[in-house]
Amino acid sequence: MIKGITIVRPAGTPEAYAKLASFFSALGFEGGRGWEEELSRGVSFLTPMGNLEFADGISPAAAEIMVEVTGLESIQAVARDWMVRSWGEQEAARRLSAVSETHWKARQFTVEPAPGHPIAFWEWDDPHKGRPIAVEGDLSAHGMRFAVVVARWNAVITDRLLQGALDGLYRSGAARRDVQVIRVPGAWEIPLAARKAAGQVDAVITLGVLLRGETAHYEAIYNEVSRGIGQSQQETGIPHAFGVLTCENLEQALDRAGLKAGNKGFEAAMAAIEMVSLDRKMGAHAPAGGQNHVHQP
Ligand code: DLZ
Repeated sequence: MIKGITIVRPAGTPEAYAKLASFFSALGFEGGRGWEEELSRGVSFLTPMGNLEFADGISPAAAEIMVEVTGLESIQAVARDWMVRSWGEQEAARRLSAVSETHWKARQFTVEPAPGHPIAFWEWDDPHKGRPIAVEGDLSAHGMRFAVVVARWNAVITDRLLQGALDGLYRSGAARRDVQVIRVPGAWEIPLAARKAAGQVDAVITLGVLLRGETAHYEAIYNEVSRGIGQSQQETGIPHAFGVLTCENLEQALDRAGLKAGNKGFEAAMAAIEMVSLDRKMGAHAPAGGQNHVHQP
C-alpha cells in the first residue's frame, strides 16, 4: 500500500530553516511529525493531497515546490503580510510576485520566504478542474488523543478488536501516552464510559460485540447502545467511532475481528483519526478574514 510522498528539502542555514517554518505555519499548514536529533532537525507540514510529477522538456512549474490552493488572493495577502513583517516592504516587494495567468489555465504567484527557496502557489481557473473538491480528513494521528472504550463481554473477540484499534492508532502516529484504554463489563456500559471519556480526548473509539444467538433482548440492547454512543457524539461534538459488532454467531464475529473480513477495530480507529483531522481542518480553516484555503465543496 502506498501511503504518501515526503520530500525532504535541506534549508541550508538555521536562519532559512526558521523562516521557512514560520512562513508555512503562518499560512495555516497542518504540522506533521518533525524531528530533533543530534545531527539534524526537521519541521514538517502536511497537505490533504500529495502529487509527484516528473516533467520532460521545459517544466511548466514556476518553482520546485508548487502548492495548489483555493482562494489564491487570500493566500497571497497572508504571504505578503508575513513577508513585510519578516523582510520589510522593499524586500517583500522583490521576493513576492504578483498573481499572473499561466498557460495551463491557472493563476499563480511566487514567493521566496528564505533566500534560495522559491515557492509557487497556484489555483485552477476552473475550480472543478483536477480533482473532486472536498474537505477531507487525513490519516495521521500524530498529536491526537484517543479513548478506546472496550467491552469485556465476548473478550475473545473484543481483545482482537482492541489490538486492531491500537495497531491502527500507533501505526498512524499516535503516541502511546495519548491513548487511553477503558474497559467496561459489556456493550451496555459503553455509552456512559464513552460520554465520560469524551471530555478528555479528541476522539472516542467504541468496541464491543453483541451476539444475536446469545443475547437476550438483543434488539433492545443494540438499539440503546448505538443510540447512546450517537447521542454522546452529538452532545459532546467529539467523534465517536462505532466498533460495536452485531453478529449472528461467534464465527461471524471472529471473521470481523481479523480473520476473514478485516478488523473492525482497526477500521474504527481509522475513522476516528480521519474525523479528528477533518474537525481540525474545518475549525482551523473557518473563514476568518477570508483566509480559507481548504478545498471547499
Ligand atoms: C447480558 C449481556 C448479554 C446477554 N449479551 C451481551 C453481549 O452479547 N455483548 C455484550 O457486550 N454484553 C452482553 N451482555 C452484558 C451487558 O452488555 C451488560 O454488561 C450487563 O447486562 C450488565 O449491565
